[in-house]
Amino acid sequence: MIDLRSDTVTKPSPSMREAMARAEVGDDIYGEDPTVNRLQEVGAALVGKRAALFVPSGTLGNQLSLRAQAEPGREVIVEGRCHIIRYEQGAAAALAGVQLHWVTGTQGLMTAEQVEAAIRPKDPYSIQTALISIENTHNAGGGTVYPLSTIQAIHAVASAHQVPMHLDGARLFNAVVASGVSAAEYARHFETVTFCLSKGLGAPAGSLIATDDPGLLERLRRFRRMYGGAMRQSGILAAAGLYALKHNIQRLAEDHAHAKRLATRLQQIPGVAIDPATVETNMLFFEVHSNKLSLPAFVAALKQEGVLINAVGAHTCRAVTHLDVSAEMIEQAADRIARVLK
Ligand code: TLP
Repeated sequence: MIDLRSDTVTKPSPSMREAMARAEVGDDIYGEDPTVNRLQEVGAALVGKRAALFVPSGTLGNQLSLRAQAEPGREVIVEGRCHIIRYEQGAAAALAGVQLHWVTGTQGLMTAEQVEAAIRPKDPYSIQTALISIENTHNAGGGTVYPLSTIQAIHAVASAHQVPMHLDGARLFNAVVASGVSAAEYARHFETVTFCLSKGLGAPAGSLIATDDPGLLERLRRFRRMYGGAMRQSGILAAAGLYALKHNIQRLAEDHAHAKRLATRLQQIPGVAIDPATVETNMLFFEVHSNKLSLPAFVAALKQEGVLINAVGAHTCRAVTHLDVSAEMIEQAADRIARVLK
């Protein structure tokens, strides 16, 4: 089976499992898990922040960042197709009690002008803007990478209005490898930065929230407990994260090359529409137009052929490359897609 549904489907390698089995552990709620502590130090240093907090998922990382920085009844500026809006079960409203102010970006990317226009005036009637959240890479935008200059311009606007910024960097290292901009250079524009260990980096679970502010870190830690995300001997998971940070960042370039190659192959298949130039990292969105197969029938037929992809719209599919997909599997996936559409 060639599983292109997401980079979340990777399984820990034997050497990652070995690192997990050897992990020294303790009770992390007492701050006594040496492996969690080490992961938090290494992760914070990697993004140039003073401290980081280990959380079970990217969703929790985003939600704690919102909860800790935006009081209920305040507004958070987000791009209209971001993960926080689409895929977090309304947690921003249900748990943080904040209102999301959507800005329609281009391939998921907002401009500084759009963000500035969305910041509410400080008058007695208007809801108050508490936070700006940016997703890099932008998942539904196509795995797109924010140009550093755009982030700098948004940051200038945010600073002028004294609004903090959060980075949903679930795939921050895909952006780093694709752009050559360091994680710290991206991260220094944000009060909170989340990044996932369990996507392209190949760990079975876990994300980090990094920040420079000790007061904010304490709030994040309290809300992590409130939200049920504080764990005990989680060093077993942290060991997988440490392994992932050490071994699996630079190799993301392979996933990006595989995604480009798949896009080039798909472009040649009648019935498939994709522009390989839009593929910047490890995600491809392509349209399928067939007068014989509906999209669900296409996805089901492809499964029969041993390829898994996700349908994400009336005609649109998403394929994601990752460390369990080889160059050979990319060619096989393209062959099988062509066969099904024939
Ligand atoms: N994305 C998953 C699904 O939830 C859609 C995927 O398969 O792409 N931020 C971004 C940008 C994400 O893409 C995801 C996961 C998350 C946050 C949440 O991470 P988890 O799944 O660990 O809660």
